[in-house]
Amino acid sequence: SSTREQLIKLLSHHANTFVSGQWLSDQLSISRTAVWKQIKQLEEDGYRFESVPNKGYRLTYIPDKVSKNTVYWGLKTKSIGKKIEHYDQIESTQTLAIKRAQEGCDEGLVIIAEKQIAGRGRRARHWDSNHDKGVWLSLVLRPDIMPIQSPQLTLLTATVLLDVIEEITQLKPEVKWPNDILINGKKVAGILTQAQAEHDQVHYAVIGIGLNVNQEKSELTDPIKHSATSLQIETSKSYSKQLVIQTILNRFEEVYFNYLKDGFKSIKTKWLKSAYRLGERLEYSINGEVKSGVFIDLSDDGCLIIENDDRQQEKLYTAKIHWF
Ligand code: BTX
Repeated sequence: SSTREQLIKLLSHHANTFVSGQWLSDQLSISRTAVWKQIKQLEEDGYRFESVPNKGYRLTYIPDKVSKNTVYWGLKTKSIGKKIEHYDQIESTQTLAIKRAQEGCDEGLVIIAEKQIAGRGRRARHWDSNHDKGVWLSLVLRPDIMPIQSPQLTLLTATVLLDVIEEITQLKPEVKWPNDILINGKKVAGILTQAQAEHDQVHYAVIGIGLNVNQEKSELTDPIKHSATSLQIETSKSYSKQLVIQTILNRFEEVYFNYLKDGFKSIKTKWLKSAYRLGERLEYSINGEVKSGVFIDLSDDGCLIIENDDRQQEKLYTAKIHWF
């Protein structure tokens, strides 16, 4: 692990006593000046120390503030989040990530913001994120897949969020096709995938994740007051956003690498296990005609498969579904 990690570890293991700069420099095999520089860096990231001449340092506070460095610390990934940009405030992490992707950034770049002034959902819908109570991030991928497969990335991300939410809260969320994560029927997270492709090649895919974490019920405002929820609302606990972000990135990389190696099959199985209203009757409209049928499966290109009243299967792309 990095010098920084080792330093934090040493300091947190000795939080009741002072440790000298000399002792730290011996333990870490770096100079005393280097120790001092690391401590300064930690202070900038919100760590606090008591320091007494001739005695040394004592760690008094570890921040929950999200910063590049606090997210790097604890990240187990090889490529996802290897480079992070973090902003207190930004228009939209998605817009910036797309810009970075077009400029040619490497796979794995993650843009994180505390607040988004112009967070967005699909089809120019608004995403409520002009406050620091949620995780708002976008990540850049350069997958070697066919353009027709890119909707799979949304479904893949959904399974990652299902796992992460379950791991953190012990609740069992559901996924509502194609891109909403629900807890008790209310939307806790949304996913926005935007890909750029040509012929048979995906140049980049940017995955935007919005997860409501620490909002209280009273903080949800119109128009999402009755349709949205947060981890805090569902469990009456607040969560370290830093930890939530690390858990998402660690899990994402694991699932994504598996997907590139072994394909979509296990994701599909997993997705179907938590699918909202699978096996139930839905109404949908295609070209203005209202039909109904049973939601029976998911296709490999990410469509809903419906068995209609004539016992025929229909694949729904962006048809409007009336979920009731
Ligand atoms: P969507 O188009 O499926 O959902 C948008 C709809 O969800 C809105 O019309 C509104 O009804 C509801 N909604 C808005 N804000 C929230 C919220 N905070 N919680 C629950 N429901 C809400 C979903 O689009 C995809 C959202 C992706 C958001 C991420 S955040 C990081 C990245 N940057 C960015 O600008 N977008 C993505």
